[in-house]
Amino acid sequence: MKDPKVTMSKFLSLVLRHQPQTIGVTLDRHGWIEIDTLIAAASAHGRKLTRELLLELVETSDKQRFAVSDDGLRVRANQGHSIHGIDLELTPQVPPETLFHGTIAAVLPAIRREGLLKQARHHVHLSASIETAERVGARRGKPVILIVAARAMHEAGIEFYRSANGVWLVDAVPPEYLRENSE
Ligand code: HQG
Repeated sequence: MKDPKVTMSKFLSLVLRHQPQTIGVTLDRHGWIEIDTLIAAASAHGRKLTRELLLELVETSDKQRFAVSDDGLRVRANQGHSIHGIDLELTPQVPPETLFHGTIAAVLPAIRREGLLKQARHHVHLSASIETAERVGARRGKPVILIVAARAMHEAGIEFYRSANGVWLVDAVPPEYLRENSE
């Protein structure tokens, strides 16, 4: 049986990152929505979401996917959006020497050619640890790890951001900054 909390967390990811319109709501330009508005709209669409459950999901999300505003009134996703025009107001940060990206062998030819591209999301997502990158890649198949020369990119003027849940974000990674783990 599916865990109802996992189902609700996926529903929140859908609404807060990709398709708020599925329950007839909009996010503000920084990605926030009033918790009361979200709960009412979810319930009008047959989703039994309470404030208590929402706060529990924010608190226990394995990847800290969501954040509640300081005044406790609003919620948003920390990263992973595909909706255009959302500005999370992240400030550029100096990345570590290397970061990692987990993917699968099937897309390597394209990545070798054009580098890492953000696809549907707002950024390319990079991990600080190989273990996390392996988990990200394993969502699609046997993971392949790419090593990103993050500090060198930074020194070349490419800006890096870090989401509230510790994911490193960058616009793109040109192929010359990528190394395959097996090399
Ligand atoms: C690949 C999950 C062809 C890229 C995870 C990846 C992560 C290319 C896919 C977060 C390419 C994009 C992000 C190119 C990149 N040609 N394929 N030039 N450049 N790709 O899901 O990094 O559960 O948008 O390797 O745990 O897999 O949502 O990115 O396979 O943290 O919170 O295109 O999503 O977190 O896929 O995952 P995604 P991702 P959540």
